[in-house]
Amino acid sequence: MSVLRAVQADLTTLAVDAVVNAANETLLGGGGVDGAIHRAAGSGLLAECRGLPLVRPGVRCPTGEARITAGHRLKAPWVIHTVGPVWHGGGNGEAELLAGCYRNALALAHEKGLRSVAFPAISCGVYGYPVVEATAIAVATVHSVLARTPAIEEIVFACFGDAIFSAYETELGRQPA
Ligand code: AR6
Repeated sequence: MSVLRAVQADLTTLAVDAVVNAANETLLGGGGVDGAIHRAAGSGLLAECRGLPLVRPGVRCPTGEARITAGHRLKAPWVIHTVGPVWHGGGNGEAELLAGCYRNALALAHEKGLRSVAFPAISCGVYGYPVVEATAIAVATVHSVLARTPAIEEIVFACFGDAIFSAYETELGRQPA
């Protein structure tokens, strides 16, 4: 049975099989958790990201999709990069795109045979997704994928800040264990 838990932690310090990056479509780094991952992983990560194919000019990973690279100098051997939606009020498919991030990231983890994955609160920083809504999507989507993917044993939601941590605690308490 898979375990889901929320922790207050810097994602880049976690010893899991993969950390998920809340990236942008270029996959060439940015601020927030993306910047922290690139700083901790070192320049080899940027070089590997640059080598991923462009699907259209400037876009290596369309919103809602995911790509996987090595973790380079991180403790985690893998980084799964996904691109959350920018919040535009909720009427632009944001919920489905955000659910796609969790589904596609876990599909890559499954393909690689990974057992533990840590997620940040995708889209809840610069991209402005309301935390309570985003947390509900994250937890429900992960639960539904794991019900079909029991080989993934542990999911960690790495939270920056009390508001996000308590939103996850509430949501995890609401879901069946
Ligand atoms: N560990 C865990 N969570 C973190 C960390 C960390 N080290 N650093 C930040 N957070 P954001 P987004 C939290 O803005 O909204 C980048 O520039 C943060 O407090 O990183 O998906 C990309 O290149 C927030 O709760 O991601 C994109 O352009 C959550 O991680 C854009 O930002 C996500 O915040 C993506 O925006």
